[in-house]
Amino acid sequence: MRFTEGDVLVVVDVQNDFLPGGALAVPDGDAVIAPINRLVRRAPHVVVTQDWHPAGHASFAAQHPERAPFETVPMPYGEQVLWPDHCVQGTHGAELAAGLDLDRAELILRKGTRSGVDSYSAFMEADRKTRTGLAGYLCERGLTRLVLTGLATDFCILWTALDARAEGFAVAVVEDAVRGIDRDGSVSRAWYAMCEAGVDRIDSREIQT
Ligand code: VGL
Ligand code: ZN
Repeated sequence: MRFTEGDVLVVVDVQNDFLPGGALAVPDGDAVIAPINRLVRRAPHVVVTQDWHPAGHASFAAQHPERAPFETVPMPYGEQVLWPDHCVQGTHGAELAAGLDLDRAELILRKGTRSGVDSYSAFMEADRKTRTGLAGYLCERGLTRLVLTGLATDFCILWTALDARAEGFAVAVVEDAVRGIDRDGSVSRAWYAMCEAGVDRIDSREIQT
């Protein structure tokens, strides 16, 4: 595979809270940084997403006194997994990883900014109505294929990949540049669902310049 002009490298949620030692650490999460930096240097376009919650966000278990992190609660828009407080706006945990080389990033898209609604997908919030504007941005710029990297395979990568496919974009997920949270087999289910949706699963070494 080669990068072509219509491709955009999307770097999803590589933030301190998702790295080892962070509030919602993804196992081996920091392993994505080196392959992402190699791809950033070669990609024609780079877009970054940042999970960016107000304090007291509805997805935080601490807001639900009867529940513990990783349990689910019904919300008006459907089942919500509850998380430890993470990626709170303006905190160190919400900052993009210092080791990421993001000088070439053209857009940093923040999501999950409304206190009552989560947003794993970079395209659409969990109410499945509120759009982030990313599809419009990509369309206006003539970008037709997303090369997805970052965290976490079974949540934000999964939902972003499926929504991108539903919007008609081509999607490749770079296996060595993503890591998952993996609750009850959720990573293998995510790969299955993405595969069914026509998402390509590639290795960063397959991408030539
Ligand atoms: C994410 C859980 C909660 C992610 C964000 O980036 O995959 N997961 N917020
Ligand atoms: Zn979040």
